[in-house]
Amino acid sequence: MWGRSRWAETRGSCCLCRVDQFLMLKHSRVGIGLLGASKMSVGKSHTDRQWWKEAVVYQIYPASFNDTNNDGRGDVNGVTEKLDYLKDLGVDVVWLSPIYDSPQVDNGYDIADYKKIYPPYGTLEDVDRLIQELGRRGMKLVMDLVVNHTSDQHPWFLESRSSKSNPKRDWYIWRKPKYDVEGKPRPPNNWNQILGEAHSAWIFDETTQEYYFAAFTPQQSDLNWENPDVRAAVYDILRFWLDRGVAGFRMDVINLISKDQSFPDAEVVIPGQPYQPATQHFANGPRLHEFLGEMRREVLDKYDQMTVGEMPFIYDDKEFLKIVHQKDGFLNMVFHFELVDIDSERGDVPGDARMSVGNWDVSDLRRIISRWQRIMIDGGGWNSLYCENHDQPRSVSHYCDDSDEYREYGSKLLAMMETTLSGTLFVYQGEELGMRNVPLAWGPEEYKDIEVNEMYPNDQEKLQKARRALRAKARDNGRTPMQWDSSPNGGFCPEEVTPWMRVNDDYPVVNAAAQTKPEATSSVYHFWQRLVTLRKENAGALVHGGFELIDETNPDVFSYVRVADSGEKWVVVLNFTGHSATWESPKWGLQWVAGNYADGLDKVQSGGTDLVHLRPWEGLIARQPCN
Ligand code: TEU
Ligand code: CA
Repeated sequence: MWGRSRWAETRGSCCLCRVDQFLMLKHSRVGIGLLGASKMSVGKSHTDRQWWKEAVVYQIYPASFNDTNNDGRGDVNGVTEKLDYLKDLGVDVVWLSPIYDSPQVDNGYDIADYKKIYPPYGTLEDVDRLIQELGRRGMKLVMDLVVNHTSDQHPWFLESRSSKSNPKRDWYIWRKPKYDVEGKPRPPNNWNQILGEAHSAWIFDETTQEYYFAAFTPQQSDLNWENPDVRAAVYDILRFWLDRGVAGFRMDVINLISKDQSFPDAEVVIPGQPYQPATQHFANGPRLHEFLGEMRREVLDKYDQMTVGEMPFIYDDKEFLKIVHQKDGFLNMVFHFELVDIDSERGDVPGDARMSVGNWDVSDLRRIISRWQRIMIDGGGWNSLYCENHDQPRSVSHYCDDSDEYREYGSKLLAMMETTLSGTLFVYQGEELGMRNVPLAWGPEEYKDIEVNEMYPNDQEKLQKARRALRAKARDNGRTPMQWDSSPNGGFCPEEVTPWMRVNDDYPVVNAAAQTKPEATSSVYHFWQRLVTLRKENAGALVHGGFELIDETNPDVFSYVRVADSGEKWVVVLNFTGHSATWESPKWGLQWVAGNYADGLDKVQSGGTDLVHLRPWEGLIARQPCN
């Protein structure tokens, strides 16, 4: 659709030349060359330019953000306290990972009361104040909605498990046991747990002598969405928060809510193991569209809000498009897993797949990203853009090189990519500082995630051996406390308090105070800030525009062009390797406006040739001047 013929058609129609001069003015000291005070508006007015498309969403993992009452855990007031920091970065929407009352088996993704705040995090009044303070700054709040399952401590489940005749029995998924030759109860099928691949997803309940289904951990019992009362209860939760002023939801594993009701055995893919991955039987299940359609009609359509659904275990483009299609879809956006799983391989031991560190190169990155850009642009959907969240390793460690030599370059390279793609941008706390994975030297005792403990149960020796894999892939990598300054505990909590999870040892160097100082003009934070401004001021191309690859076979460099309706083009050139690389520039008379090396723009401008030499992890952004 946005092929070369289309560009030819629109070439010359751009008439905003005065901006070029502005953008050419480099930041003389640091040579980052990315200024952003111009008031430029480009592109035709889109009828479908909803607020959440241009919004920058910032994900907060509450336990690790900012502790204001000195208990070693972050809290709601800690978020409120940092709103100016977020506003300065260019954040429009805060997405809070779960803050509801919870036994915290899975850090809040196991909810015991959807209408109460986990007391150590604060109160509903604190949330009201947060919403108010966000509003004063023109910002919004998005909550995490976890309704595929509840905590096993939720009153609904306590009732459900109390007897077979309890009115809430059918709110969860109960099945009779199978019996082995000795007459012992066995799970109804061979499905395994997602966060404990060696175990059955069916948990035997002594009281009623039946099994309940829990896809993730035994303490996260799956709700039975087949029951209309369950659905009504969920819609009631949605209304409760929307009426309080929340602007939408990130919906946890929302594509798992409809299960194949015949609960068939899964195919054996991990030989010799009793329990097998079975997500194909409940990811995008038979009634998913019906349930989401009902949710949309009953609740979502009645509010101006945004939704993003987390959708793991699905690989079919059409399935994604049906969910997010702008006209007939159910949610505004989805999170797919293809990019974050770029290095995942299937192992033949439970746990191996999740912790595998396979090889990948720039062609994989190019294939995945361009595929998703195309799917949504051509198919009438809308992308979500993310490289990090609380389930993933830090992006600079994952996709670049987090050594002291290259950490800042890599973090900025990723920022250049994320801020110039089509979709809504999601930044994860600390990503804007270039925070990295936990040190390799840390022992297994520093990892707090139930997934790690489930993976190698009671096997310290195995866990020690797995240290390298954990350091690469464990979810804990993204969960260390925010590094606010160089004081002990990184300013997350006072020195005398023990944080719930150890602060990364690099906090004296990698921290917000050091990076937000006005004189730290070339910090990762300030680079992100300038790029976010650039993205917003040039939303016609950088948010809403078309996408096309350039130099598709380059073995090192990922490069593409974004095109606004006006014909204005932005070119992004990213060396995703640790060695030098070359890139042949199209003869478009490009004006270079941003780069992650201090002298990058000088070099490329004085190059005098169309062959651009890039250093390790070097990235450049250019704009095509108007004809
Ligand atoms: O994650 C869903 C999910 O599929 C993850 O288990 C993912 O596969 C894994 O982390 C590797 O990427 C969501 C939440 O984001 C996660 O924190 C929860 O543990 C999970 O749901 C259960 O609620
Ligand atoms: Ca606290």
